[in-house]
Amino acid sequence: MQENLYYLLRERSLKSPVDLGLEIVGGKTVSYADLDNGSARIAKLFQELCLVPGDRVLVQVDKSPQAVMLYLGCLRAGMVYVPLNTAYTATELAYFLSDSEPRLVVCGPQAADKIELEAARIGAPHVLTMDERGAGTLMEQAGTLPPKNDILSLKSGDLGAILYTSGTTGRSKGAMLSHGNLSSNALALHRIWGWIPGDVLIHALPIFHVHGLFVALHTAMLNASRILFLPRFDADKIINLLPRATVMMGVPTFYTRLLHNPALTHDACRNMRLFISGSAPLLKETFESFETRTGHRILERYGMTEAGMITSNPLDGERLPETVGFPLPDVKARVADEHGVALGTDEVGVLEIKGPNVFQGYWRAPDKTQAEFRDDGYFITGDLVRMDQEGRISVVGRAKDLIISGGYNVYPKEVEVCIDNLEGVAESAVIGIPHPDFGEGAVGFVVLHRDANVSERSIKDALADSLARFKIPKKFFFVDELPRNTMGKVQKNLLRERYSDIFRNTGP
Ligand code: MLC
Ligand code: AMP
Repeated sequence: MQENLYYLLRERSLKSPVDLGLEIVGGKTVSYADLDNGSARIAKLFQELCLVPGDRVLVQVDKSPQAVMLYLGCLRAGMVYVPLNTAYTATELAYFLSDSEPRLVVCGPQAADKIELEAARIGAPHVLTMDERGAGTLMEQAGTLPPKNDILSLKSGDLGAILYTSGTTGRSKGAMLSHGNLSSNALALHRIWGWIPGDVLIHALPIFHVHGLFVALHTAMLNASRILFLPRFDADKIINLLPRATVMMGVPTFYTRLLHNPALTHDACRNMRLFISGSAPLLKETFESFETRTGHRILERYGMTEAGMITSNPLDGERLPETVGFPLPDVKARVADEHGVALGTDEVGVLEIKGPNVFQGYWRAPDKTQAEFRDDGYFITGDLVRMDQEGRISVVGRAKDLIISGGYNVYPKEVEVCIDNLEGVAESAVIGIPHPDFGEGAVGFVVLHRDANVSERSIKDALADSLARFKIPKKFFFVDELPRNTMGKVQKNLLRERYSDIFRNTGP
């Protein structure tokens, strides 16, 4: 049986004769047929470059329809797509290159020289470019080739993508997602969110993470929907598009920023059917203000890189703030203590899940994979939740030390290691503090050596060489010592309490 996700997408939309697809705002439409054709030319290019199924294609490019073609080309030809946040620095990229060992790297033209050197170092034979308009050597070369129209026959367990997710110990781990993981999740979401013919999606998310790449694109493509494709979030542009759209997906920051715009009104949302939020907790206050202003109750869902979407508030039933709804129909969920023993109704524990959406393990890290699965196959999410009598889940915290800022994950350990390596620094702690725009903002506490010549500015500048800017703490405090418990562990909860309102007056 043909279980390549591309086959499913092609049946639903890519072979559609209708002139729908990605509408670039203010520009032309790249139809589903164009996407199909572009992906087939890219598949031909892979063949010319002697890539074989299972080879990794590492991609760090801006959002464009051609970037979507590249993703689709990987699916259809059986390559493993490895997307990276465009904010990652050369230092971060060097790690992903050596860990994923791609045969082809596609990057922005400005980064190509540096990346070629790194690629040569690890023996990656090909580096091609793609700019923010989708132009560059990849499309130049693919454009001269005839389309390779076949779709590689795959099994559901074959890998479609590796998405990196940082580990609590600092180093990122590659979550291996199979075609079956991706298609089962897409089909479930398409069904439970009640997609209907004529739905039009506003797509303003980045396409290097689960939310924008899989959840938004796959569900809209399964529906052969028009996708209003914005290069990035822009509140004015989104509000202008609302009267033509029916569905929007975003991280909570999208909704707080929209609420700051007086043009967001009931009338502007008259055509909308569904606003969906996820990737970070949506505050009750945002949920309620949005309903008052627009008449829409945002549908909050919950997921993660390793499993795609896990729970969702109901489309038709009650959508409650501060809950993430029910497990998807094909997902089994339980709340357990640290030993994996199931807890009762309303008790707080770690969410453990099992289902066709759960990933195949961490790339070349069997120990890490084993550590996150129970013997009976349940995956330990690391999120602290409570489940009520009806089975409705609320995320109440995280067992993992993680900050989620504007929907991006920041692992304190990774940032602390970089700060600790700076001259003059004795030690540091990084925590997340409530932030009105980003939900949480990272804050650094630094203990300096005596006579160190270090300032907030010098730390931020030094970190910018090694860390993506969104990971760099927004504020630093220099302290004499870090609060510790009797075991010597830094008491981050005390810091969180003491500094809880430092971002209170920070606007979007
Ligand atoms: C940008 N900056 C951020 C940031 N985004 N800092 C912290 N957190 C963020 N998320 C930095 C910039 O580098 C810049 O720093 C400064 O903040 C101002 O940038 P901006 O122009 O205001 O930011 P903007 O470009 O508007 O981006 C904000 C955003 C964006 C919220 C629109 O971050 C975004 O699109 N987030 C979505 C993330 C996402 O898709 N997550 C899904 C993960 S999947 P400086 O120093 O340069 O001034 C997942 C699973 C699931 O989690 O369940 O979905
Ligand atoms: P990522 O590793 O980037 O996929 O991030 C996944 C994490 O985001 C989850 O483990 C949760 O901690 C968090 N998350 C996603 N959606 C929600 C939500 N609706 N509410 C609270 N946390 C969420």
